[in-house]
Amino acid sequence: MALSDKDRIFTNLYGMQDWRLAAAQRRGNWDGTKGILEKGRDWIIEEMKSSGLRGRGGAGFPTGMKWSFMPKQASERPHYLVVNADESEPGTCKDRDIIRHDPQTLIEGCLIAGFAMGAHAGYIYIRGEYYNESVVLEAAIQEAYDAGLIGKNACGSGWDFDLYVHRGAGAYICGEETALIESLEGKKGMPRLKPPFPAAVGLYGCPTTVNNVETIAVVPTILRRGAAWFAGFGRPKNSGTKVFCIQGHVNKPCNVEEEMSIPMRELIERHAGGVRGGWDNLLCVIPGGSSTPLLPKDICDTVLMDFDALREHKSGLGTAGVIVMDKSTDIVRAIARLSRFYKHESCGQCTPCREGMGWVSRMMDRMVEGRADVEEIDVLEEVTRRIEGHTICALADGGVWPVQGLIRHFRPVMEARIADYKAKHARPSMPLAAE
Ligand code: L3W
Repeated sequence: MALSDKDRIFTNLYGMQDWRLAAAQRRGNWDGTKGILEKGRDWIIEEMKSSGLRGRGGAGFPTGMKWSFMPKQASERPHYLVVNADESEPGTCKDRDIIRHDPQTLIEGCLIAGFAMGAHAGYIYIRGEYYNESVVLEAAIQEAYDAGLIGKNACGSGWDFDLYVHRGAGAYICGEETALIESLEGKKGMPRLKPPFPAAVGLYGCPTTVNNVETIAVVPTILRRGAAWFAGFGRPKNSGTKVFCIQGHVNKPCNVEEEMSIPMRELIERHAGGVRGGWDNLLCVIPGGSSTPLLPKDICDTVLMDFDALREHKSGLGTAGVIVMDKSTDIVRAIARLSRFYKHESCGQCTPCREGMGWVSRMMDRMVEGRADVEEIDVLEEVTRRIEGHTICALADGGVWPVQGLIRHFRPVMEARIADYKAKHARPSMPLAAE
């Protein structure tokens, strides 16, 4: 069953209505926020845990648990909330629509989350390319300040909370939470080793929680409508509603908020007008942004769109950037293009990523031509295994998983291409001199 309009958290995802504060309040934003804060930190965190909300930025880490890692005791070190609005994962464009069309959902969420983790300041790190969105966000924040919703004695709650917008400068790696923190501090965006996790040592060495835009923006509605309401959607451990970004070879690309665990086929057919040329013309789908391995049609026929169902098929929900590819796709070339992206975006700090992604990218370029030996497919696979799990952050993992997915599901296509190249470039046999 599809999510009904009354259960949608993002009531202005398509920008059909005004994004400004007065209109947002008419849609229900900032309703009873003071009352929510009065219930206290522990109640908010427990409610978030009961809701089952898992991070919407890629990793799917339980949000309530993450907030509970922030120190409880007051100390001299300030606490910080950081919102990851870097949204650089290819295939992902949901946070952009939340920010430009429904910014008060995020701002209200920041106040509540900041309060729950003892933070008087929040930083929203927005990708530099989202210039227009940052203008809307700044204006929406100013409106919230002017209305007394944030700032000193936010919402009359007695809690002071300031919110700052920081624009990135076009580096994918700055979507990784510790690289983002480094960048916020004015340094080059290079990931830090974890542990210590940001909750212990984050921004300026202080306890920090980094959450994705969508994760924070759904918080007020969850607390208004109740954890049980949110947990009622999807499956256990995969609950709630989710904004999916559906693109590629579909008839009507779109962002849509749907129930978690909706079957992939239903999601694509109901909301994106189906696959170009019909479902049978489907080749494969990258389900959760470019870092998640592709799934061939036979799996797409039945798979559910949630963390655990996609994990069972060695892929993931990631950012829910659903990239649909029909049979016209040159799948080896498509994945080679992704390899080039990750090679380009490597920060260069870890040798397996800096050198390995270049190696993978060059091998993939040869696979596109078929200029390789069949045994090199195994070498390529082996190289990806040497990279995976051997770096400070997950960029390299996300860079090699698409290649592993290609080999897992499309090895015959790679082999055929190599055979084809060999047939075309076979040396003509030399006539013997005596003949
Ligand atoms: C305290 C512990 N905190 C974990 C926290 C940690 C982080 C969160 C998840 O990668 C994924 C990656 C990409 N004490 C903790 C703890 N935490 N254990 O929980 O941590 P982790 O390490 O599982 O993931 P991560 O490093 O945050 C994120 C995938 O997302 N991805 C990437 C998307 C890219 C974007 C973008 O557009 N910029 O979103 C897509 O699939 O591959 O697996 O906060 O601190 N014991």
